[in-house]
Amino acid sequence: MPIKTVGIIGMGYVGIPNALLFANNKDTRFVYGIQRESARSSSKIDDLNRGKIPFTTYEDVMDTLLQRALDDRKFECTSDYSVIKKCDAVIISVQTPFKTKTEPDYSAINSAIDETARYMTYETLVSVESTITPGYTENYIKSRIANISGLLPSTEFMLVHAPERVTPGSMIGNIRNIDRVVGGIDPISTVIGANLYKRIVTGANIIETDATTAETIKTAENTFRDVQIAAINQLALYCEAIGVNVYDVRRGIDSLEGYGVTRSVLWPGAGVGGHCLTKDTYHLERGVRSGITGIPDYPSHLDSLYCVSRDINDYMPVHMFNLAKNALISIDKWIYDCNIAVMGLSYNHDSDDMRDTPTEKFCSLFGDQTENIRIHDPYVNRYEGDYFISSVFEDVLHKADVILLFTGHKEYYYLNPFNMKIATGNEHPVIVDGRNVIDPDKFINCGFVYRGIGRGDKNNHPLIRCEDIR
Ligand code: SAJ
Repeated sequence: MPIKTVGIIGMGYVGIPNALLFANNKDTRFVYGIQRESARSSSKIDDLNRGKIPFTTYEDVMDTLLQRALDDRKFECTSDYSVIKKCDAVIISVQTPFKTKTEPDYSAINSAIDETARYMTYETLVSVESTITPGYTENYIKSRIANISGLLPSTEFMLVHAPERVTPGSMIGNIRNIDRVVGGIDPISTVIGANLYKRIVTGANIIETDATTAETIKTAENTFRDVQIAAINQLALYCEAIGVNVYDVRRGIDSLEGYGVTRSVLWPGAGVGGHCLTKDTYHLERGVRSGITGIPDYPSHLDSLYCVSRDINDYMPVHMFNLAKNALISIDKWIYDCNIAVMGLSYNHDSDDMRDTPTEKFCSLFGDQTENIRIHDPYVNRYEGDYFISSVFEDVLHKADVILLFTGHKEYYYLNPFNMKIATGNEHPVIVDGRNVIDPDKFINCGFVYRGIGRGDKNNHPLIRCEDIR
């Protein structure tokens, strides 16, 4: 049956760009954006129906696509799940966070599955875009839908896993131009799902496979990135101990190019945040550790490389703390008595996305001592957390004993050491560079105590007294 009306559950970073692209596709008659009522997200419904994207988007095209969909009467956002009765396809794009390293919170996705099954009709295609444990579609979602809807899988409803690959800041471009994996519970589901996604994946390929392979691809692609980052973070810690510059070492390793030889060395930093890399490893692990699929033949005395990588990356905010603490001790200061200035709240450069940010992991090390911490971020406009935040340097640097660079915002590449020192009112402020954004010598020569991740070549520099500064 041709897919004319599409329902998309979850009006977030993934669901909204999806809905706008389908609504602006000529083969789609109508799109329902379905959003559950809640204190945090009900405003999205009114925003979207009034033509407002409910989050900061760096893509003007999003506003254009929404306005055109509304003008053409091809989109409506609602909290009424019964509109699913009118849908030929239902796409589920809700969050699947982890409560602990081993325990996911599938309440949102399970609720979306149940509501879909409750209202869906004969020959509906269901597509799950949320990141889930390998084996979940085949071993849970398929039977759950069959039991609630009374429809037979593969003959009376189709089911695919089509994992999202959306990066905040380039959502529409990502959906259109990154290859899309579509994995069905059977070949017919896969083909129908692939044909649906060809409407919006206009600049890339559809990779057709089965549901469990699709789940494994998604969780593994982010797990591998996390391992790559952990590898360079561990090397940075080693370089500090050895007394060399990790960026020199990285450049040397990267020179081993050509003849099919690659190392693809990433970048060390103050930690790994975001909603993808911080949890997808645990989805993959759960798939093989919880019995949902088979148990791997793996060295019983070894922890998973993937989980160890997660632990290394989660250690980096602690390392930032240790660098600051030891630098302060070198000038007879105790970190818990000091004023802390943190540069960067969002988890990624030039973005306002704060999900799972390493900065908050760092701040939590001070316990409930929040009054001595001030955060600067030029991109974050709405923050409901416990810490003082401002986009004005002087507000944050005033009387600061230590400054920590957590996010590589482009504004931080041009910091003036002299002005910063004046703003702190301190003779020898400490500065800890977590993203390699400043020139150590400029700050050292201005009387700063410098520390940098991976900068074993600079981290034990002599203190330049003010009288020595020409
Ligand atoms: N990070 C490093 N070193 C690096 C790269 C990143 O410390 O070399 C840190 C970042 O500072 C950030 C975190 O890791 O805190 C995640 O950064 P990210 O560049 O991986 O950005 P994400 O989390 O938005 O990842 C997304 C993922 N996309 C999807 O899941 C759809 C990921 O698969 C992409 O590879 C990544 O974007 C990308 O390459 O932009």
